[in-house]
Amino acid sequence: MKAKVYGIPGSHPVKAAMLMLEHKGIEATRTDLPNVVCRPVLRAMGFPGPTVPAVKIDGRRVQTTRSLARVLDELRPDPPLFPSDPALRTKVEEAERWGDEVLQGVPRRLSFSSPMRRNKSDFAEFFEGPLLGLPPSVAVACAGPLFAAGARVNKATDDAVRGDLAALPGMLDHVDALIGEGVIGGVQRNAADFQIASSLRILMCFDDIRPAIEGRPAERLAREVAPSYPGHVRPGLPADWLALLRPVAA
Ligand SMILES: N[C@@H](CCC(=O)N[C@@H](CS)C(=O)NCC(=O)O)C(=O)O
Repeated sequence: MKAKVYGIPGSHPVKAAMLMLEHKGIEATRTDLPNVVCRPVLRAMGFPGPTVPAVKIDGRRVQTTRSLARVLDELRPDPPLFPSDPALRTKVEEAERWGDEVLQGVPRRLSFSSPMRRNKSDFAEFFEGPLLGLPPSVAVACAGPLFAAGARVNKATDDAVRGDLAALPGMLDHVDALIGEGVIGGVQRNAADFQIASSLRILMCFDDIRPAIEGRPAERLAREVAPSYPGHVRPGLPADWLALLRPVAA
């Protein structure tokens, strides 16, 4: 069985999809499209939704990381992405849902935030190869309107990103607690491991954010589940935004 994965450069849900396919031992090829432009292209290719990962596998078109995890378990049950114990499965599914609905948006909004758009050239490092035939540095240099459109469609306003920064320490505490409870970070990797670790791992590519994760169980999880992540974004957040990441000690 082989899979064709459509993505956008640097996308952490696409990273999660690639890691889940690797976990299943399914060979996958990846083709990246520009953000926003991917939407009509995916529609034209017969995918029902606008987002990546968009995966062609076994004659099916699958979108969203959560659907993909379930389709993969159906197509190739071993090794599983969900535990067979029903109580543990419920906890893994809840962690996976939180990872998708809450944590996943944080690096996405940060990437399109106004301070990070000033570091636009750094994003060339996230490319896995040419994009529509253009070398990464050229593609990024032309991508100003796509970054602006990405900010709009992802609602990456300054207020939203400041809210994310203020919430991030609590989210990292939640990840550490899930690891402590054995819901994620176990020997047998599950769908929530891939969902959560891919978001943490891209956050660690941002010089401004990495110190908040370093030294935590969350860092170990991210490095173990997603050992490599191309790309590195230099500091760019204003000091008063960064202060939100460091709650004042009681
Ligand atoms: N939560 C979904 C959606 C993922 C998602 O929103 N992906 C972003 C890239 S990180 C996307 O497709 N954006 C479309 C665009 O930028 O136009 C999943 O886990 O698959």
